[in-house]
Amino acid sequence: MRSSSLLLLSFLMGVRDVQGGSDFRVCAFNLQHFGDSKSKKSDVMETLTRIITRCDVCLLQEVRDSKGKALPQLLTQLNSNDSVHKYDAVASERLGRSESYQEQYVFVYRTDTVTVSGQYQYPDIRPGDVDAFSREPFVVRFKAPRTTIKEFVLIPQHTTPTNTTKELDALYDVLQDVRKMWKTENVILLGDFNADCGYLAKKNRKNVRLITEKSLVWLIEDKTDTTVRSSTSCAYDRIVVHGETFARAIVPLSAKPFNFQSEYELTEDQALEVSDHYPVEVLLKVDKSRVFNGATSLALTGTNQKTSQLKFFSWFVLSHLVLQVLAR
Ligand SMILES: *[C@@H]1O[C@H](CO)[C@@H](O)[C@H](O)[C@H]1NC(C)=O
Ligand SMILES: CC(=O)N[C@H]1CO[C@H](CO)[C@@H](O)[C@@H]1O
Repeated sequence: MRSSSLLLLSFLMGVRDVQGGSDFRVCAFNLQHFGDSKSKKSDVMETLTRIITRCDVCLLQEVRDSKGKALPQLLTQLNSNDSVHKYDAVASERLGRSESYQEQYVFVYRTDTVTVSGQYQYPDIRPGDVDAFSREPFVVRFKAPRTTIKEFVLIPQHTTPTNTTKELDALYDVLQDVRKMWKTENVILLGDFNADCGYLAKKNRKNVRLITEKSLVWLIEDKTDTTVRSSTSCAYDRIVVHGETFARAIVPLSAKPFNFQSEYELTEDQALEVSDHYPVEVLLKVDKSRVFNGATSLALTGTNQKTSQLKFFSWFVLSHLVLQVLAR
């Protein structure tokens, strides 16, 4: 109990320690049909610029840029509007079951804090489960020297609403694939999972390994609203972290939707011009937040390594919940 309280304390200290510091922010944003038409609206592009330049890495979804002009225009605008950072992007092919409806996954990242160290288009040919996804994950590995985790993998997914349960479960197979291929445990799965309201029934959740497996922590809670419309409240967009090491490298309580409507004082209609989703985001610890790490290792000394890791993981989940309550 003593070391557990110490651990909880270390979380609280961790929270205080990083506030106001130079954060490392990972974001995921469903742009709701981003292409030619949105790129011609200067107020929309301006809001997008403000949102994306907050992030070190930003996953964009529903990029439907059939003419191939909107994305380069967005990048140019990001670069001309942020005097501190430079931005680049890595994009998937156009993905989708029908020729007439395709989307790209795009990762926009700051070139001064992040480099791409690997990319992998999941082939979706798993025996017995061929073509599980409508938009197969485009998996990217990033090096980020400022973060305590140093290198990590992002697995994006924009599920098909009617196939949410199936696709979320299949994401677990993608995770296993990536772990083997790159010999890493440090993975975040993120995006518009449609993981709420009518699309993910409570009774089906026990069949989704992405939910039931203990090695995964869902950082955006079920009660969260990631939708812009005031008439809806659904936690569609999610961030799920895999593994104890990566869970420790996350700033506690930092995962949340970014309500750009209230932040930038937009009307609901103005916000809906940009997207019907809020972006979701999480902060990774940067190297200077040593207080947290020090206290953690102190709490773990003297116990058997394996059990203490297990304990730590339960305590990570528990203190995450406690902190959620405290933060209300
Ligand atoms: C749902 O998944 C099944 C099997 O993977 C697929 O045949 C079907 O087309 C999917 N539905 C949609 C709307 O993509
Ligand atoms: C396109 C865009 O976001 N332009 C903005 C760039 O930043 C200046 C202020 O620094 C704004 O006034 C522009 O609207």
